[in-house]
Amino acid sequence: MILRTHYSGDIDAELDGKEVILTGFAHEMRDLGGIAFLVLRDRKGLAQVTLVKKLLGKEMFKSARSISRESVVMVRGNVKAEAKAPRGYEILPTEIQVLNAAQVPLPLDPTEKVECELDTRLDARFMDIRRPSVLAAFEIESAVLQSLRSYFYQKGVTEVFTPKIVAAATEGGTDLFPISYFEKEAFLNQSPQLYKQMLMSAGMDRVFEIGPIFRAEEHDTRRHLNEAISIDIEFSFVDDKDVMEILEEAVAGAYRYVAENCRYQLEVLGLDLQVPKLPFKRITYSEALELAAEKAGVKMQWGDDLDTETERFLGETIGEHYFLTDWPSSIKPYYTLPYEDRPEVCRGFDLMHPRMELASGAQRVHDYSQLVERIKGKGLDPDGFEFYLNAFRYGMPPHAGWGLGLSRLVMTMLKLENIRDAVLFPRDRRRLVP
Ligand code: AMO
Repeated sequence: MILRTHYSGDIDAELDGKEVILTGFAHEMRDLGGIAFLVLRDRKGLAQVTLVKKLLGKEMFKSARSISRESVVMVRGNVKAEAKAPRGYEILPTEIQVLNAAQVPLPLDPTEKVECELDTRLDARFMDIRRPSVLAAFEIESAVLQSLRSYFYQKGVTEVFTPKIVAAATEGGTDLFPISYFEKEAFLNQSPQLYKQMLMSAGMDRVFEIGPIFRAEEHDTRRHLNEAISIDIEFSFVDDKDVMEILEEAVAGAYRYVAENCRYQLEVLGLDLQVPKLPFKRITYSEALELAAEKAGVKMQWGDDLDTETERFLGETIGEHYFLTDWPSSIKPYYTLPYEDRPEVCRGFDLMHPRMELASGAQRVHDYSQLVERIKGKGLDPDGFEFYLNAFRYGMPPHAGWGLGLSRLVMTMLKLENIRDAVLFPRDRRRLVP
């Protein structure tokens, strides 16, 4: 039994005279004496329910007027074209039921008229997500995922799931969350990196995964969390340039899909979404250093990682998405393939939005001995990578891939200030609930 016939946003003045049933939250009550307006909110918008004492009768009018804000209500009524109402219609009710009454006071104001601290919002996240602009971001995130998935499927990519409980670090660092796993030492996975590469040796050829990654970093920034969703791909028989093209197409495609399919949500967010133009600029790490030195006087040594300040400067100068390529081999992880003729440079790349890094990827080392040397060169012990290295002994195709942060993609697309606005229940250094 579905309790509604329509969402508020599916109704317009053309349904004038038709009976509809709406369900949602009592967003607001405006009481003008003999007439009152109950604004009902569902996920597609707001509907004005006009309560007229003379039409409803004294009893029903009285009980409707006393509905507490945010109670869950069902309204049956007739659509009436009304130019002054939001979306050009009002509902003249014949029946109003409170399905579940909300207590007072509310932990925060879902009408967004009263501003609220981020921590208060996250503490009462279920109520915060009722705010139309907060909900809009998550509806758009779902559209982004839909667009990415259909792009991958259309390219013949197989969707996979790799384990999140693992025995080894992928990115080499110490930023791992240890967990208790019977009598063994185990960790939450930092990236599907090793597994997606092993699937190339398994002959799966083209895979993608959308799933959580865990980073035990102490960061307290607007763009890092300890749990994030990563969109990963790995393709055999391609190179770094090929997967960069896939990445830019996937990102621009997601923008296009959102622009076409999420008009209401973009309107709520007050955004005029511009689809980025292809191809994205490609600049090498060396060119980035020169640009930073020349234009901003930022002097960096070859081999230094780009700091936030340089990244910001480059973003402001370039002003649109761009790829940073040809990184020093010393900065990028062991699985990144160095150029044959100049091994100090590698075929790793980052996809940058002017505000931050969105993705990184590379042509991978696929030769067993070279990989062992690279692991050792990073001060790591190849013995800890045996299960991974085995996949390189018996025929490993050349391959390349990337990992893209979902929340960063959504955050930059929607101009959100903080990554926490793009994650339903964010996990950071201080937050484990809700
Ligand atoms: P990297 O570590 O750069 O690469 O991660 C890929 C992308 O994931 C997102 N991301 C994060 N988002 C929020 N909070 C974090 N703490 C966080 N860490 C990462 C970013 C980042 O660009 N294995 C490689 C990918 C590959 O080469 O295929 C990797 O994990 O958007």
